[in-house]
Amino acid sequence: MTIRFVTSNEGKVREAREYLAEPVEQVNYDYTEIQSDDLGDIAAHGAREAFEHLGGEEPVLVDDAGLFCDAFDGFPGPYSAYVQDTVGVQGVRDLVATADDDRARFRTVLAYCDGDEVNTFEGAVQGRIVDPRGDGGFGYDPIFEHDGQTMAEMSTAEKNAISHRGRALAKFADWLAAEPAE
Ligand code: ITT
Ligand code: NA
Repeated sequence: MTIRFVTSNEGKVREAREYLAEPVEQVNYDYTEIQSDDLGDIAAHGAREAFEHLGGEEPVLVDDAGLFCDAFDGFPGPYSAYVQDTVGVQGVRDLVATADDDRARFRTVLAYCDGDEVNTFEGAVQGRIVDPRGDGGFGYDPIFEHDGQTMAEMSTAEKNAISHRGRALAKFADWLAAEPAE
């Protein structure tokens, strides 16, 4: 069964392809990201909308992620894409450098809609915001350090082994494997 991953982000698709046994097809459909501070709500709503928009026959997967900085009470959180486009990755680094707490957490929620229901799978990873290093990955990866390495210094497989998305993909893969085949 092909997984239809509804996202504009090729980095997310690369990580899902590396992780999952099933083929992953990228679908570019700009679903509504509802105004909420809960990534799970945003992802679940998006998955349902995308499922219906794409004909309501084949299951879809969406992924809503965010960077949560401790010094700023979880900023930029659900607004991480907007903040990357406006303040920028270096700008977030500079902002955190003005505080004395560099701790952050990356979270993602995968939402899988197969018509009857939406199932969500969450993953998180703890790290520190540092000066940018590395040229792998995407988004905030160069400034997010975990265990001495930024996520941009890791291969896709290394990143999946520790990342928010890797952990969510692991839960999703377990759930898929346990589903009765159609
Ligand atoms: P879609 O909504 O189309 O899937 P997006 O890039 O807009 O793609 P999000 O809203 O989930 O995705 O992403 C929030 C922000 O966090 C955005 O700026 C991403 O670049 C960034 N991001 C997401 N996952 C990341 C990861 O694993 N490493 C670094 N940055 C990430
Ligand atoms: Na988005």
